[in-house]
Amino acid sequence: MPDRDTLIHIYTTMVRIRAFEEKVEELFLAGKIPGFVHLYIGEEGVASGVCASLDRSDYIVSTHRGHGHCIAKGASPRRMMAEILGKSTGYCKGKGGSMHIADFSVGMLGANGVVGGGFNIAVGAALSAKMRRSGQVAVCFFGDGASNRGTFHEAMNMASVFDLPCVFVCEHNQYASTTPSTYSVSVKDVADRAVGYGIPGVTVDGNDVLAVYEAAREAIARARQGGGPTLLEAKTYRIKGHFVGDPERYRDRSEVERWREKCPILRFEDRLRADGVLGDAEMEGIRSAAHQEILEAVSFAEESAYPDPDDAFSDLYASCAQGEGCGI
Ligand SMILES: Cc1ncc(C[n+]2csc(CCOP(=O)(O)OP(=O)(O)O)c2C)c(N)n1
Ligand SMILES: [Mg+2]
Repeated sequence: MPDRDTLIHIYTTMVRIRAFEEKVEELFLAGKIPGFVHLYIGEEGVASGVCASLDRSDYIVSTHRGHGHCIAKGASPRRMMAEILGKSTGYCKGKGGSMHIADFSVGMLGANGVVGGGFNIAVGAALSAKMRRSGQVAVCFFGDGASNRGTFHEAMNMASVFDLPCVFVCEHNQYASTTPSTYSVSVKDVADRAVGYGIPGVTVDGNDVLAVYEAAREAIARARQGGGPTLLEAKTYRIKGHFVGDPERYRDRSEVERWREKCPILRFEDRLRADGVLGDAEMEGIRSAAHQEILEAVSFAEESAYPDPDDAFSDLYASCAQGEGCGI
């Protein structure tokens, strides 16, 4: 059981992610966001539970559904919101949008519009940490759909063969776009695939944030101590459509409602209340501080300028001489 400060930190992170995502949905529906956004609502327990055991210098690699990972790793909601709204104060100066947010200063190596595009980045980061004996760990978040890509299998093999400090976290939210995992994934539990690579595979209830926390803590500690990689699978569900605007013809509303009752935030609130960690007034205080923070992030973003068209072709290539500009 984590200490009180950690419990409150985890709860606050989940609530901040939810507040951020609800605001992004509202802004998208109001026509203020160009491109696509994929919301993390319902999956907050995974990023919050995993990142609670990471240090600032540890690495994470994210996905197209990456806002929750960013916030949990310590990125700034203001700069994220500015990026999503296409403003010059955003993480990529407004040129990347939702699927291209990165913050090397907190070890967040990037969201990725390419499904399965993060595996080899995470393995590279873990290899670098091992070669430098830095004690850092790399966590790779990915979906059930991404676990069918070749990059997943290559990465698992290489991480195992080189005993890399890498934790692969599968967010098994039951769908890859419109395709249910029962149709497209060869196993019921993605964690079973760890057997093929000789590494531990663990499945947890991803909507039970403490179960995620405990399993991740163990995997991260093993990686940090030189014990090699782990495949951790969190069973969860995306409450919203694949992207904002998804007509969701592939699933019944009753299924969504069943999962809504398993909301990871409501479940954690019950637990915190029952264990006497936080009362209703304290939880309300944390929720309203989160909403306030997100409102301020929106004001910051809305008041920021759009990028200058003359800068369209700047920052396209990193300067990588001896690692400079790579953040590694
Ligand atoms: C290589 C590649 N193939 C297809 C797509 C289109 N696409 C975007 S998200 C997605 C589904 C991904 O499912 P999953 O990995 O389970 O993540 P989830 O969206 O459920 O979080 C697909 C097929 C893509 N972006 N990249
Ligand atoms: Mg999925």
